[in-house]
Amino acid sequence: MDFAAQFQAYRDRAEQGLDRLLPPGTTRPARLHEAMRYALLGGGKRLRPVLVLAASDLFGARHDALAAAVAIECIHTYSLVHDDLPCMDNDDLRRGRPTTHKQFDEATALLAGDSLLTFAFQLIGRHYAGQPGLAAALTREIAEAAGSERLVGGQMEDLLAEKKTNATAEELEFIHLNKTAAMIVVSLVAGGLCGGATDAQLDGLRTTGRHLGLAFQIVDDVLDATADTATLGKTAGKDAKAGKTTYVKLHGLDASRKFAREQTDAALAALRSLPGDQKFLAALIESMASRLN
Ligand code: GRG
Repeated sequence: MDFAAQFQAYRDRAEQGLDRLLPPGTTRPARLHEAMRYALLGGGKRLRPVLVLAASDLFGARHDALAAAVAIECIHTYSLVHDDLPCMDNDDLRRGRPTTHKQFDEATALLAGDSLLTFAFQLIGRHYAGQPGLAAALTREIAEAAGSERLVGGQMEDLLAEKKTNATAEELEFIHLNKTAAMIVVSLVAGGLCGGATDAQLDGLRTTGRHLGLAFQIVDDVLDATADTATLGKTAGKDAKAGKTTYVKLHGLDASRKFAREQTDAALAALRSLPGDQKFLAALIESMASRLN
């Protein structure tokens, strides 16, 4: 199977898992469950669940990784729903459609985000109840990645940095490592845990994810700085317009592209230390560096 077909196969598995595992929209209160499903089922690259499933396959998929993949996409989606709220980025569009608070209302979007975050841990508890060690490890890793020192901490520093004219390179790296890379790292780690990776192999996955996460963010900044808003289904150019410090602003486009390349190569090098058939993950890392959205 070529890369595109394999990506689509993983993506389809993730999409089916999301649809099947999330409560139906008719569950009371219907408005809340409809909003959760609206936010979650409205497209997106599904990079994180695909990483979970592919990392698990690298080690022979000892346990089914689908619930972990869905849980991580739920948390990623909650972070987007909250990031789009008027008190944060105040965005009208996400994944080419009205943001959740535009489609519903602010309070419903806030609650839908809260519910997606909580639902992720409900899923882990429910699906891995028969493997308590795995359930505990997944809970610890995912909670750490999504918590106040990583995802939420990165978002907090991002909001603080917006108030300054110039964030430092160190502050920007903290933001990128936590706001963006943490959920990418934990996707690979969760896959590794489900697959049965050793501690050393989990470290290899962490290193791969950190470099991939940094490359992903810099590519995002480059796309944002160079995007034609009319051709992309997202609010392209927003960060650049808002006068926010980005890697591109701090170092320029050429240095940013070079840094993204270096991080991509470092991710590929770390991946090579792992066992199994790495072709798909290597192609995925490479495709992230050359992506157009
Ligand atoms: C509100 C706690 C909290 C966190 C928000 C994810 C995030 C943190 C903010 C979104 C803004 C942003 C540009 C983040 C950096 C890159 C990133 C994570 C982009 C979104 O991920 P994609 O491109 O999105 O994988 P899709 O829609 O494809 O899932």
